[in-house]
Amino acid sequence: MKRNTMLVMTAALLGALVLAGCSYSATPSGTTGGGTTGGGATSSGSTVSMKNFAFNPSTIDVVVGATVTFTNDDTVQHNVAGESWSSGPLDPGQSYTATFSNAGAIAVKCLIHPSMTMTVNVK
Ligand SMILES: [Cu+2]
Repeated sequence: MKRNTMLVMTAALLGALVLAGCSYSATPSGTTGGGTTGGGATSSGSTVSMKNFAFNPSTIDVVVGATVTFTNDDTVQHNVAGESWSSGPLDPGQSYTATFSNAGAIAVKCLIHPSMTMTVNVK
C-alpha cells in the first residue's frame, strides 16, 4: 500500500515537471514604432532579420505598397539597398523600413557584404 502511494506521488511529480518543461516562450512579433500610415490592408508588418551575414528569410512575398522592416541582428554593421535606394549604414540593433511600391522581384542586398542578397517579391 505504502509503496503504491509513493509511486503515484512520484509519477505526479514527474508529470508536473514535464508540463513545466513544456512551457515555451513565444517570440514577440516585430512591432516597430514606425509610423504606420493607412496603406493597403495587408501592406505592413513584414520583417527581415540580418544575422550571420545573411538576410532571413531570403525571400518574402509582399503586396504592392507594403513596408518591410530590415533589422540588423548581427554584431557588425550592415545596410540594405535596392536598385535606387539604400538604408545607409545600420549598426547592430538598428533597423530600416523600406516601402515597395512597384510589383516585381526586387533584389535586395547589403552593399558592405556582396554575398548578402535576398528577394522581395512584390505582387
Ligand atoms: Cu552586410
